[in-house]
Amino acid sequence: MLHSADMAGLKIEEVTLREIRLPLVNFFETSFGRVYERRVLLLELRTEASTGWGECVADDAPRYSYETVDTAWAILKRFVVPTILGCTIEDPDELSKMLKSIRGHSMAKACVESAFWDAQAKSLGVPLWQFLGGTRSKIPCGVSIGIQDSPEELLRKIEKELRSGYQRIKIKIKPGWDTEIVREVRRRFPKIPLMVDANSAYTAADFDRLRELDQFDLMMIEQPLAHDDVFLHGKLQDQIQTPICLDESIRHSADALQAIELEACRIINIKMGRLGGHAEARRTHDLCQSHQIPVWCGGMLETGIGRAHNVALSTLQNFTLPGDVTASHRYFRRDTIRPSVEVTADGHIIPSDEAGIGYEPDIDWIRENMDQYEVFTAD
Ligand code: OSB
Ligand code: MG
Repeated sequence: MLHSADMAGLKIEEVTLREIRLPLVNFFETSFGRVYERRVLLLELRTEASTGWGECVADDAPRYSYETVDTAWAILKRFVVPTILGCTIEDPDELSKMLKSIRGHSMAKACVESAFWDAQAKSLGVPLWQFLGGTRSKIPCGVSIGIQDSPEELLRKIEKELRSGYQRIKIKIKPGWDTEIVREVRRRFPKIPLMVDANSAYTAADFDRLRELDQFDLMMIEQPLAHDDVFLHGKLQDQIQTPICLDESIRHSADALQAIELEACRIINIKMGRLGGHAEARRTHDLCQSHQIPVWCGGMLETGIGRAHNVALSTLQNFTLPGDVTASHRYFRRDTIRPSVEVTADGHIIPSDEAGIGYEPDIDWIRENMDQYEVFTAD
C-alpha cells in the first residue's frame, strides 16, 4: 500500500514530443475506412528522479475522434506542456486537475498524464499497475478483427486468433457487412464468445436491422449509434436484448453516469486516451463498478508504449471482460518497446513486475522511424 507521505513532488524538467510512422502488419478496416499504417505521437517526460513515457492514441484523420496527430501535437505544444513544464507535482491526480483548464483534447492530455504516472511509479520503484491499484496478476485478452475483403477471409482470421488462444472475438460491422456476416460466423463457430462493433455506423432508421442481431447470442453490440448520442442508445437498449456497450459516447465519468442512469448501455469500453488519462479512466472504472456495470479495456492500434499503459490499467478489479489489448506482433513487425507484449497460449497478458510501465522504449527503433521531434525544457 502506498501512502501519500511516500510520494515526493516531482519537478517536470523536460518534455520531448516525437512523431513516428509504422506500417501495420495487416490493414485495419472499420466503418470509418481502411488504414495501412499508424502515425503515432510519443511523449517522453523527464523529472529529476525518473523518465516516463506516454503515447497519444489520436489517429492521422478525425474519424474515431475529432482529435488527430496534428491537433494533439499543437495542443500539447501550445497549452498542455506550458501548463505543467517546470511545475513540481505531488501526484497524477493533481496533474489531471491542472489540465482541466484546457477543454476537450483528451488524447493530447492523456499522453502527458500517463507519462507522469509512469515517471512517478518509476521514482517510487513500483510497477504502474500496482501504483494504479490493480489487483489482477493476468488479464484476459480478446481480439478486434476489422472488416475483410470476403466472409471467407474473416472466418480464416477468426480461426487463427482462436488457435492463438484469444478468449473472445470482436468483429467490426457496418451497413452491408452485418447480419449476414454474423450469421456465417455463428454458423461456423456456434459457441465462441462473440461481439460486434459498429463505430457509430447506424441511425434511428436502423433499429429493425439492429434488432435482428439479437438472434446470434452476442456478448454485446458496441457503439451502434452516433458518437455524440446517449439518449438514442437508451431507446435502442430498451428494444433489444443484446447488451449495448458504449465506446465513443463516453468521454469522461459524467458521461458514464448519464449513460448508466438512462440505461443506454450495460457495459462500458474504457480507453485511457479517450477519457483523458489514467485518473479519469480509473474514476470511470470505479463508477461503473459501483453500478455493477462491467468494463473492458479497448485498443486504438497502439504501439508498445500505449499498449503497456493499457495492460497496467486492465489490472483494475472491474475489468472483468476480455479487452482488445493483444500481442504486439499482431500490429507491428517490431514494436516501440522491449520486450514486446506477448499473450499466453490460454489468452492472457501477464503484467510486468518492473517499475513503471514495465517495458523499455526501443529508442533506436523510435529514432529510425521518426518524422519530427521537439524538446521543451524548463528554465
Ligand atoms: O472502436 O474499438 C474501436 C481501433 C481504432 C479505433 C477504434 C477502435 C479500434 C479497435 C481496434 O477496435 C482495437 C485494437 O486492436 O487496438
Ligand atoms: Mg469501439
